Amino acid sequence: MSRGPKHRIATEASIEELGLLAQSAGAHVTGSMIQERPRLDPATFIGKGKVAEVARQADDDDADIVVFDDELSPVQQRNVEKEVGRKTVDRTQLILDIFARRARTREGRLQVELAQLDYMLPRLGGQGILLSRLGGGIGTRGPGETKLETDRRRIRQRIQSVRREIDRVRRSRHTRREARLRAEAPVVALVGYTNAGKSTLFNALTHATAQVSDQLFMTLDPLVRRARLAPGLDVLLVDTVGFIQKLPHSLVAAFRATLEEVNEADLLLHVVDASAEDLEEREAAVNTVLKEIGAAERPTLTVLNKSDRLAPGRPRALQEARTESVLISAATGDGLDRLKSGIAACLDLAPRVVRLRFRADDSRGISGIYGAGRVVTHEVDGDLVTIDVELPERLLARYTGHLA
Ligand SMILES: Nc1nc2c(ncn2[C@@H]2O[C@H](COP(=O)(O)OP(=O)(O)OP(=O)(O)O)[C@@H](O)[C@H]2O)c(=O)[nH]1
Ligand SMILES: [Mg+2]
Repeated sequence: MSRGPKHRIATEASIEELGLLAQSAGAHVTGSMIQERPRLDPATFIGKGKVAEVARQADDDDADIVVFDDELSPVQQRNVEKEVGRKTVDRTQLILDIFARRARTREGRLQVELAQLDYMLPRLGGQGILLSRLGGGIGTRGPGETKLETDRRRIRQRIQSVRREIDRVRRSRHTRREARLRAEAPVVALVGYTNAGKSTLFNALTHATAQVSDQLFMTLDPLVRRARLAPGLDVLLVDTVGFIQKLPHSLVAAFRATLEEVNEADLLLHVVDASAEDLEEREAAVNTVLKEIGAAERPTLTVLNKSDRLAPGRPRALQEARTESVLISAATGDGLDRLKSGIAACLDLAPRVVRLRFRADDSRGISGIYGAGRVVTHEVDGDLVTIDVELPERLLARYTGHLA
């Protein structure tokens, strides 16, 4: 749905994205339509005439499902479904459906369930549609109308118990190992629009094999790996769920816990697909979600990715317009060295050579220093060991007692 020509381009981009979402949910797209009208129709959203047109095209294309880019009210959804004679879902349901398919960890599944329950609760009176959890594909029907009140109560109870369960799972997730790792290295979180290339960059920097795909929302559960930016410069890199325009509010709320990883990060790498036509809108959408989860003030380095897909001349123009950003191609590896030093600079990791002294029998202290920095010289003199070491700035405080 579009209101006026200036919205038309944004609407077209949004519809194209909706098509990708539908594909990611396992559907095949047969056609699309845009409705332009000054105000939306309370009964059917797009107006009666347009609904008839949609019904005709759906017949011609032999389509099973009609997908709306905007969120329909329960009443609108019911009316359209009746007129068109097909399952009718909106963007939110599609996204919930993809998330339900992708969630792998217990925490992820619980979060998706919470979002689904939230979405379903006000829609129970209508032909409430619960997605994958109740089996089938997109738009599997939810509980019938007869047990309405009981159903509402049971859903509220379930919401409570899912919330408690998420809390419990979360507490146990913070294992001791993770806490120790965190103490040793700063945390860098990859954030960005879905499909921007976060997992590709994660793999390139950590030599890991996180799943990469041109499907939307490939990554759901956060992944953490150690990445060595330079000798002695280790960070913990976190790959996270992507964001999207019109991200359902219930999903943001449900994933708040996971996204706390983002809140606790020392640095955010905002990965942007520089080849996207609407990159500014996407950046803005990401910033909106970051604000919602309280991470807007985190130190952030913008990474312009997919430089290999840019037209000649565009890389230079981009870099000149955005001197603070780093232009890379996670796919070809181009610019990764600049990115690594950019990260180091942001984290104030610039190493400094210092001279430290240890007692010769302090093997823990000595091996610790080999892990923390790059040892330049190591001299033993009686029961004293003198070590010159290139040490990240932020670790200096830990060794003040050993400064020679
Ligand atoms: N040409 C090109 N393609 C890239 C680059 N980086 C990533 N891609 C492709 O972009 C698509 C998305 O990459 P992912 O790394 O899965 O993106 P993501 O941000 O993790 O996506 P979600 O997890 O779905 O949010 C894949 O098809 C990648 O192969 C790049 O630098 N150049
Ligand atoms: Mg990913």
